[in-house]
Amino acid sequence: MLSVLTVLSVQYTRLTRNASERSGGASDQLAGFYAAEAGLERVKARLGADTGAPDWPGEPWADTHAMPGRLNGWAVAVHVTDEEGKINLNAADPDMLSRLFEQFGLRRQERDILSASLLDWIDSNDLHRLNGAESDYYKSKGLLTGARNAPLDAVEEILQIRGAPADLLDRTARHGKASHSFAACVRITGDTRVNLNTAPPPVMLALGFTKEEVARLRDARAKSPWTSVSNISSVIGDARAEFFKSRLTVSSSWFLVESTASRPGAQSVSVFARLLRAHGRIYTAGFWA
Ligand SMILES: [Ca+2]
Ligand SMILES: [Ca+2]
Repeated sequence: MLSVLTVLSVQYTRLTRNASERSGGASDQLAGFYAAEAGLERVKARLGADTGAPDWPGEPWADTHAMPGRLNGWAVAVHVTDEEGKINLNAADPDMLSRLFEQFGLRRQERDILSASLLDWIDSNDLHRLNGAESDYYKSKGLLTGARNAPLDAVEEILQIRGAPADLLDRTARHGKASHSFAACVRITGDTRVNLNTAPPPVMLALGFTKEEVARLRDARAKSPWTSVSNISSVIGDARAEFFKSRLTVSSSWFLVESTASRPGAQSVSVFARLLRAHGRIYTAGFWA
């Protein structure tokens, strides 16, 4: 709890300093900050009112077009993403990671290095995997910090790991007309399971579905959301459904929210929060501006 409070206080301090450095003045930026925060509260209320499974893009909490707001002259826009529609970097297995990285342009050898190095980064020991990297590798490169030996604290942390291309988070994978960034396909919270109602195609392919299965599953969910994981047997057959059952869910507990306040003539202010819904309540597990 103490560490969370410390982070919050550091972030507030940074916001205040940035605000006073800009021409608009601190009080003006603070008003924008409060407006953005009000947008965040609105999302929390919607998520709190949702009764749970299934969680899918047609629900009120996901309909950000229905949530624009205005506060003291600031226009507020919010964007909510279901974290559980993404691959958990802290819980994915090597095959999942390799299939994910492949879609963002990493060649075989590059995928092997990054997958093994990510697993080495997370595991508590200093034993190298084949193609992996532990603290001695990073020290040999002149870096002051070694492998974390604990779960990632932020998605961006992957850029510090051996084999990660500097532009990885911004790289995109195309599926039909839509393109998805790497950053939009990964998370650090929750367990291994992915919400089948919100997962984009690169995530579904990383889980191990074939392209044809992805197309069929998406066609089906476009008509109505999946209300139970076992129902996918009607689309991909019993054996495949059984294989994927433990990797999937139809509801979510973790959500990422971006709320931006803007006003003509003023610098816009964005706040971000990672929310956890548990036992009918909404908790703010992370907050930054
Ligand atoms: Ca729901
Ligand atoms: Ca390690």
